[in-house]
Amino acid sequence: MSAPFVEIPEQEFVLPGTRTCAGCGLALAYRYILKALGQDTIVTLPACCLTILHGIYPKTPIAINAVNNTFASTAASAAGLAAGLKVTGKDNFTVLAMAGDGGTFDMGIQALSGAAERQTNFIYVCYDNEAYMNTGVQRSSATPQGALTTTTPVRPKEQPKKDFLTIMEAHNPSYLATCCSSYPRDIYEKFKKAKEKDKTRFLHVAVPCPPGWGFPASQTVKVGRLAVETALVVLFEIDEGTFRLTGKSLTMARSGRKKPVVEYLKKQDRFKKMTEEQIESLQQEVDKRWEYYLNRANM
Ligand SMILES: Cc1ncc(C[n+]2csc(CCOP(=O)(O)OP(=O)(O)O)c2C)c(N)n1
Ligand code: SF4
Ligand SMILES: [Mg+2]
Repeated sequence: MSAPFVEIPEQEFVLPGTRTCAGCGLALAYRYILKALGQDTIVTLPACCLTILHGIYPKTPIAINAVNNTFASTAASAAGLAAGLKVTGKDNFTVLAMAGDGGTFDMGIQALSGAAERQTNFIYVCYDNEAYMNTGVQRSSATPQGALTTTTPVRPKEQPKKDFLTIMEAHNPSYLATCCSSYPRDIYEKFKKAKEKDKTRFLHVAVPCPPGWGFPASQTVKVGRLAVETALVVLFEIDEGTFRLTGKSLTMARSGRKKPVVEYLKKQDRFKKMTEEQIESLQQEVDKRWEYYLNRANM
């Protein structure tokens, strides 16, 4: 039986006139995240491309309340908002903490770990464009092995991407999910589900970035789809401890069809220095991880 069709509301909370680059995957994802969470949401965010999207005070294209915090304190700021809303009886509000990969994998991890361990009542989103983009594409611990950045300009990054999803799963969040900006319905449904829960919810959103990754702005959706179709990004959720593949990843698991990683890599300038051996080694890693997910999903 197919899943029931979910109507996505027409109301927009990301209004026209954002300052992101053309083809920004973050802007696309944020639009659907806010459609799912709705007006009664307070977002807290550190410096990152999301701040650029929010604009310069007092003008903003964002139609919800927002707090700007410092890099290491996104989850601490969200914990404070959650506590304040509780004592003032404003239980209808959702607290959204949202930071980039640099602000999460690197700088935000301590406050996030502490708050998640206390099962603080908020939704934390790491949108992942795989580098410090706002300051000019410096490598982060989320940058994949083999990628060129402005701090790995000659020899591509040597270390693999930090396995942040496993770190967050070890905190037993009430809900953990992965999304990609090329699949807005999957984003919408997962954030709707996250909104209905309490305690700490963690969502990782893969967002292609045309200038940082080196592809034309018209190709953002295509590049994001290739990330999923090659299983470099796997769409899943862990709902109160139960693992489930979702959307395109579930379809791939059922059909047994998965594209080679080179189809994704060759679309982006950042991977142009990868050797055939490095690509083969990445393919083996991805195959191994895909098998692991298939086993977890009993497929
Ligand atoms: C403590 C501190 N260090 C450095 C900066 C400069 N800075 C502002 S945005 C940014 C990049 C953030 O990267 P990420 O979190 O991945 O978000 P993205 O820009 O990629 O959206 C940096 C380094 C800062 N604002 N505060
Ligand atoms: S640098 Fe990348 S993530 Fe940042 S606004 Fe531009 S496209 Fe979006
Ligand atoms: Mg980033």
